[in-house]
Amino acid sequence: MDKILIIGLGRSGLAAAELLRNEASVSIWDSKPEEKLNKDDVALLRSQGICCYFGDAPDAAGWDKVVLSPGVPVELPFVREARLNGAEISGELEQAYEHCRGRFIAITGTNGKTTVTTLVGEMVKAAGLDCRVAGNIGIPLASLCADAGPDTLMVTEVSSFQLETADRFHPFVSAVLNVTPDHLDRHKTFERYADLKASVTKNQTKGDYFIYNYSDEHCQRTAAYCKARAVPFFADGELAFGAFCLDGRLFVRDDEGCAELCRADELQIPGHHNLENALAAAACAYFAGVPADAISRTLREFKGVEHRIELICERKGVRYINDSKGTNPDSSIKAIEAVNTPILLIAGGYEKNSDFTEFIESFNGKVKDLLLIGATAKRFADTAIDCGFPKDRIFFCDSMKECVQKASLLAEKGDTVLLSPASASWGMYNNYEERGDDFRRLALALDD
Ligand code: UMA
Repeated sequence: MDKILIIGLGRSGLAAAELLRNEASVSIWDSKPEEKLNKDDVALLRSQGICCYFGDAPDAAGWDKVVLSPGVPVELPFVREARLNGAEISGELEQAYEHCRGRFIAITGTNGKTTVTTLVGEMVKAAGLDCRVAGNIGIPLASLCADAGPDTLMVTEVSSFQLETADRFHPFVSAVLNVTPDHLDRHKTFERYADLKASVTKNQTKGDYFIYNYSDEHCQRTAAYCKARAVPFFADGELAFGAFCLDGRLFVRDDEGCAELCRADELQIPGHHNLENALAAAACAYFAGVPADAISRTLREFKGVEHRIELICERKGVRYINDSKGTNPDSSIKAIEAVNTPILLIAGGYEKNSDFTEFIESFNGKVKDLLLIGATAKRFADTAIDCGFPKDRIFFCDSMKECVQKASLLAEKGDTVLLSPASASWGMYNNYEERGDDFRRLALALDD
């Protein structure tokens, strides 16, 4: 029996352990001390005979395979040492892929992944086809791959973290939505990050499809050399092939002809970026075999995803919008663009070494107050002041509670309190969902 070590006892690690435990001798290591991890998870793993290591690394010798959770970098010294000792290094996504009989639609890009993945899943379901929606979206692929049949469409959101260990992953439809700087703390350079995004198509061949953003130069470059049929999407004019918007109407065109899908003003998700998301999803679904009528219906009915420019409530004439998924500057720029009132912005969080200048410049006079939290707060404030943002409209807060309460006192009727941190949640929360839920709870608790 192979000896497998899984690193990370989070969602992915647990799912990978469940997937692999019957075919290998599985151990799991998490760098956190045991008391910081979920007791029930640990008890379950132990009851299944899985050996658990916490805190310090175990011996790097003697493993046949090491399976990384997405949050674990391949450069970790332990991982390097295990490789030198002969272990195969893999990831949860790759392991799940290899255990799955379904056909993969893989969606990556800096922003819009979750919206597009959700939309594609809805389109596939609307066509009555069997599908699973999984991956970086929050449901580990390993937890959904076992019972998929050869006709099951695995609609998978894929992150750069997961692509680092996806050597054999071969989707028949892949998509790169856009590429702007993110996760530079982990990948070090933008080039490395952009290469990882492009690698989603590396195993594709003739007969596969690569969906890409026609207005993004990084995507264009990948489209020029990929082996799959490159399918562009474009929100600002006609294309001879692909999905596009012309005169306020969305179309998809292949070698056979052109289908009109819906009007742009029928989409319920706001902003130009969501028009791009709608087109990207339409292209993924159409070239995966979903009929145009199922795509049209879904585009008209889809109301968006949680934590992405999500209207929570109105209190005393002030709207509270949760964009906790704004985990990088580019994503938060989209949120600022989509709000058409004066904004009280809650921002800041985990330090990923992102440059905030462009984000602050995108305020365009709309942001009247900045409420800052987390590790990036000070750097955020310094950049804002350098960009001419008034110092007396910047407030440092210790918690989300303080942010929401302070914003509610400063806001006037007609304003919007927007949580769009341009930073990851880590350090204060386990994930962006927890951060968004906290904001939602605090906003709903305000007096009307
Ligand atoms: N850990 C170690 N050693 C390390 C790093 C982490 O032991 O060097 C441990 C931590 O102590 C923790 C566990 O690993 O206990 C967490 O593993 P993880 O960070 O991989 O988190 P999971 O719960 O498995 O969630 C992961 C993705 N997390 C990350 O990529 C950071 C989730 O994406 C994904 O939804 C989930 O798998 C299911 O596939 C979240 C995310 O923030 C949403 N993704 C980034 C993004 O979208 O920007 C990439």
